[in-house]
Amino acid sequence: MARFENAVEIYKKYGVDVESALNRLSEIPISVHCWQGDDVTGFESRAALSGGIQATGNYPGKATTPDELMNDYEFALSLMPGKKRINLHAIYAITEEKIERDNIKPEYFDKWIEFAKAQGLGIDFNPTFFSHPMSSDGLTLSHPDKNVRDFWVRHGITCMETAHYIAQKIGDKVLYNLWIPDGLKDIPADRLTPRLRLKESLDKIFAVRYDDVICAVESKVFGIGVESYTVGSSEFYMNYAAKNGICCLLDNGHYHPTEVVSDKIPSMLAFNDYVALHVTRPVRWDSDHVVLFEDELREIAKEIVRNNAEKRVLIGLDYFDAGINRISAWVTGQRSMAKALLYALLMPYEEMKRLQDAGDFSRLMVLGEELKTLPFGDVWDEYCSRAGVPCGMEWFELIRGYEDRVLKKR
Ligand code: RNT
Ligand code: ZN
Repeated sequence: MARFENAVEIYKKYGVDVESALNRLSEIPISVHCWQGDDVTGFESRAALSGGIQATGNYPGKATTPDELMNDYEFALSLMPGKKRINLHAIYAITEEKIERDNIKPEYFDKWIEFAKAQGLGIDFNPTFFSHPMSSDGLTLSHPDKNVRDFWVRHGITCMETAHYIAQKIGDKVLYNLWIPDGLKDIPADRLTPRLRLKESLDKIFAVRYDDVICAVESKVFGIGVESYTVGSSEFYMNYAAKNGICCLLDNGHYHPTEVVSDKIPSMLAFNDYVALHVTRPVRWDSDHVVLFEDELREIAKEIVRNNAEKRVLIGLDYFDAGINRISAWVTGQRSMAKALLYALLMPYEEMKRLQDAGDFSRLMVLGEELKTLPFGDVWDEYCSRAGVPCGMEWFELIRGYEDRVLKKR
């Protein structure tokens, strides 16, 4: 407590009100992806993950049933401070019936709705266009074969209806995010026609929209096995979204290595009500490593809070590490995101913007450097304890206990 009070005084000298930062932070939702719990496997089949993405590692104790996944998820969520949402993929449908991707029934998600309601959480939803025989050649909505395209269009529509159903049941908007794996391994002979086919397929999927479903399209630069061409590129979706009044989802593993999502956020905010994020950690490629408290994450967080855009930037996590305790991966990523938001909230932006406009870049630089070593950790610990979650290494000890009691017995 004394350390926290001391930190409050120090931040005050810089014109930062710690209490209001803590209040603001507790209201910013972070959508926590279910797929960290089981390496993006889902409940449909035991088939390997495909579509240019890959989870590597074989740490014991992976969840293989809805009950196991929900138990792990609930435990992980209990160690994450602040407002959360749960993020689902269509392959996490819970049903005794054989799941037909082009006929996903909304009721398959009733158990998830119950799960979310019990914890007072909102839900986000993603159609799943990968890990399926109909996408085994890496193409879905842009496929040259109309039957394949139509199959995936039906999937997109049936998932849209599911998202609407969830929104009604939960009484809160749902983000529907569409990502497809479509691309080519080697140099294309035709880059345009697949994009025109994708455009036509998307028009069918987005023909009927609902007020309680926020629609997003997620672009990508390349994937494993589809290194030479991605149909749903950044330019493609940015134009598609702008023309059709839907939003873009920016995944920070999906750009050329020197491009940064932090700089894209304000550009998107200049033109759109919403921009959605998949926050991940790309290590040399779209590797989906666990999100850590790093420079670019802090820059992303700054763009959200200093533009007062926390209701317009929809933050979702997207990573999957199968090589370490999956719950510790889950919790570390969410806490890193929350930490970055807090770090960003503890900056005197009015003053900094004033220095920029006044051309006083010397003072701006010096101030920026001083801010880096303020007692941020004491404020973070206070945030966690007010949120009722353990801090320090304590939460990891709880995970170790869960590993011994539950995961090791699987
Ligand atoms: C893949 C995309 C996509 C997936 C998830 C599982 O490169 O990032 O968002 O990771 O939908
Ligand atoms: Zn993503």
